[in-house]
Amino acid sequence: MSRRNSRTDMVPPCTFLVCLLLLLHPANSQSHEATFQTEEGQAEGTYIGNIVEASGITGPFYLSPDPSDTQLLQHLSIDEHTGVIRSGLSLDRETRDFYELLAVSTSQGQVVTVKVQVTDINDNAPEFVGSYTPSLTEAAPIGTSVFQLTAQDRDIGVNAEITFSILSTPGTHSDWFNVDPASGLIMTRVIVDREIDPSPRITIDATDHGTPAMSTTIQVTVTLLDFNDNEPLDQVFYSPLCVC
Ligand SMILES: [Ca+2]
Ligand SMILES: [Ca+2]
Ligand SMILES: [Ca+2]
Repeated sequence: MSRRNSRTDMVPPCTFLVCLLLLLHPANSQSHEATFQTEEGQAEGTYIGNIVEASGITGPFYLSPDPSDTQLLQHLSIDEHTGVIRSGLSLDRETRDFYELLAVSTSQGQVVTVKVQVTDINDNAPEFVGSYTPSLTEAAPIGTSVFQLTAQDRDIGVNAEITFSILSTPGTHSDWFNVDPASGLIMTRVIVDREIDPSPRITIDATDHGTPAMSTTIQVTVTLLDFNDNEPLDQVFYSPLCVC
């Protein structure tokens, strides 16, 4: 029998059968639970746990997921006889992090609530949000706020914590700016000069705190607006005619 057919067979034709199984067994008032954790990103077929070992209830089991939960029996492979649960594909926590179904022991009439929690790994790099077209009047004081970076990370916990830094690119004058590593606020660290470079480019790195860490870089061009900070070139040589 193919795996697809096996999964299809596990889908209950109706909830009536579950009710009937419970009525046939008088000791059905006890509640049992089997809770498992599995890390995302592992290969299809990875062992997650055993319902029998976790609950003490023996099979075979009649599996009764929520009928609207069409993903569950595609993402999980559950052996009705042994109670062994394996992944049906490489699970992705960012797509779905929790599964729950009822497993009814057809031999004991007991219901086991089966829960599978998918835990996070650091498999997503930070992403910068939006686009940036900052401008700044030259000769602004050191420490002037230029623009605010925003980044997000699809992971959770430390895997989603982000630190910003500016990469050293002297040729594009990245070193004219500072970034707050936590907030992503860009500020001037020198008095910028449009006559030296009217469009300095800043290369910013966003690195998460996962192990191993993942990072993303972005380059932002700052348009420097003119400030009248230069004497006219011919002023030195200008000398009005004296009409005597
Ligand atoms: Ca993932
Ligand atoms: Ca991450
Ligand atoms: Ca993740």
